[in-house]
Amino acid sequence: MTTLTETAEKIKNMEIRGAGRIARAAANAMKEEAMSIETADLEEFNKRMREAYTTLLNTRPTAVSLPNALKAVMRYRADSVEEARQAIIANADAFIAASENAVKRIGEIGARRIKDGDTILTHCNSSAAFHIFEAAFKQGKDISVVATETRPRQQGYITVDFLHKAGIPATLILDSAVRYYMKKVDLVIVGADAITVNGSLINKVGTSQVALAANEARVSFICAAETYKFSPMTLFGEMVEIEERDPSEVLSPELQKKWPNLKVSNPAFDITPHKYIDMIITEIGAIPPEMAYWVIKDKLGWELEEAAGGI
Ligand code: RI2
Repeated sequence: MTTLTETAEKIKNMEIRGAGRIARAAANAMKEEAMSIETADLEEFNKRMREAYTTLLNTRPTAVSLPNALKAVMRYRADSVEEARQAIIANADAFIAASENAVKRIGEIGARRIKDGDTILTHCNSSAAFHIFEAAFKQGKDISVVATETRPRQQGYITVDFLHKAGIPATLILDSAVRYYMKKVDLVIVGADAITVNGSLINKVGTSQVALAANEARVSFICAAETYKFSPMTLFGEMVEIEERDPSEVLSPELQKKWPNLKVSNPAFDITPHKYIDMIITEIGAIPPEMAYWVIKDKLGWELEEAAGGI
């Protein structure tokens, strides 16, 4: 198996998961693919790279970080295979470095929003959100984190494992205990798979219920999102596709057989309207969701030119 097919498989089965990690793994797989193609024919090289792009793009549909990373890697003009190869390697390395820096910067900026003694609720497992907890904790703030289990894939276990290793006090709760628990919480911080042009958040299913409960309890709801999670295509009216995953993640095949007429639905993400979001922490600053358009226009301007050109 090549790195490309292996990475694509791992993204599909969620061995590699989390919007930022998926993007970095895809960029790295593109780089390795470019390094391994043996041809002197530029057209053939470009064709093979476009195939690699499509294979990775089709792994999971929701996290916008994936197409944004792939497009960043594929932005090159070259007169020879060697030039193209070097450009792809440089683009992939630059994307991965920028992504890692972005997550670090989000940690620093986000930590300022956390006060000594705060209890923070999070949903699923977000590396960007975790960097905020870690930075605040390292500043000596006495914090604790409430992590939801996150059915059906239990990413909450990954979160509590991160927290345990960092020495940050944590409490694991059922997804259905969010509203009950909200009165003990000072703020909510979650990650993002995509931010639309109107500032709405696409994140792990259940996030919008967490936001509703936070809104009702007057608890701040903060999202941690690198700028490459903002979706330029939503400016052109495109919707972010919500991934529907296999029913067997929710109900065992045996029980599905027992109730053959039962439909099991397993959407992996949901949409939190911008009015429930107090702030989005990005690597370029803490912004209101209403500024999403400006992030897309200023940070991802190249995307807009390509989209307007109809790629
Ligand atoms: P970071 C995850 O999706 C979660 O929805 C999480 O909030 C989001 O990616 C962002 O994660 P999944 O891959 O990039 O578990 O902040 O379906 O790590």
